Amino acid sequence: MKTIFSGIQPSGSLTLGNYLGALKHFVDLQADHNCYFCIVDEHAITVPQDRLKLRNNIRSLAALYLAVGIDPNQSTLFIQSEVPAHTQLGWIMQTISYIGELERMTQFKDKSSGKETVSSALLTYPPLMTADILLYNTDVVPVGEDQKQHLELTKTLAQRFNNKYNDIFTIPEISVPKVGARIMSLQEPTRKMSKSDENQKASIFILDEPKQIEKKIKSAVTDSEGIVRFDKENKPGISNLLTIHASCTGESIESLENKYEHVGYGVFKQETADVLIDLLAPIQKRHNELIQSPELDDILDHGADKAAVKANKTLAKAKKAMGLGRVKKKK
Ligand code: ATP
Ligand code: LTN
Repeated sequence: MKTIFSGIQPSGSLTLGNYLGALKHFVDLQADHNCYFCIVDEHAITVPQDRLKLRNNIRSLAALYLAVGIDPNQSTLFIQSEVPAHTQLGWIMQTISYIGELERMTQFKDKSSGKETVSSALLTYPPLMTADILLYNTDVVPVGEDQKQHLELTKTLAQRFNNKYNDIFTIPEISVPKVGARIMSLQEPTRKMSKSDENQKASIFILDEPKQIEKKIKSAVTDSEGIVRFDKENKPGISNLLTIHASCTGESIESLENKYEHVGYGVFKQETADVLIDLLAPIQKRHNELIQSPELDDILDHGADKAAVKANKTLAKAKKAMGLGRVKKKK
């Protein structure tokens, strides 16, 4: 059975992009894969976080993983900072990363641009992500399209370590969904929808109320042509809504184009909002039941214990391969 690893940052309330690009596929994969799903809180602190908000976001994200259908009996769900091997291997991965290649990462460039101060951890974020993945001998990493560059670097670093020291790491493959890999902002449909976008109208949050969803979809930026047609270049707004509608219902873009060809944007937007509300309502209900429950803590405790066993074994191999620590003398 192949091993899957993926992580989501508790850096805010989760968006529809996180769901359609990542979470939804985790659920499909868990039945026939050995899955590790992580709340990567140590990644979230690469930009400033308010401690109480971070706490809430961590718990809410754990509840959401379960609410969308991650089954703790099938998958290992845990918090990154509760398994110290991540930062330990992260440090090791930094020693084989070059500053130049880290500076070329678009996520680093985006998140550091215009900032007066930038933490060094924002630059060394990819070696930590590499460690997350390599600790579990991961075969496949399901993520949205924005993570392709990080995954390429992960493969490079794994290969580099194997060549330099010892062949201990599995080289992982990326898996990006065919539809929904890049959900765009509702207000600026040429930018990706992101949970840390300052404009609240730009993103649908998984926990948004029905009224908010309707309002946001209705005020989504489109064009003046008035024809529901997929054309990413010239009609990025409508194409994004078509992608959202298709990923939520499983219908093809072509069949949606036919269905809404003659009805104009108003009806199309209303039905897209209805589809979203129906999809999210049961997830929200389950999330709200789980968030205060001690059951959630049991699942996370168990997940961290299970993850640590595997992670510590890989970490020990990496340390040994590099000559860290010592070999004890026989008494
Ligand atoms: P932040 O805004 O804090 O950088 P984010 O919203 O980009 O966060 P992450 O936690 O970095 O979200 O990503 C979690 C997963 O969701 C990743 O697999 C990522 O590729 C995916 N993802 C994020 N945004 C989108 C999007 N707009 N469309 C599709 N997938 C997405
Ligand atoms: N970098 C990712 C989050 C992330 C991740 C990972 C994803 C951290 N570690 C390991 C997959 C595998 C992001 O910003 N979306």
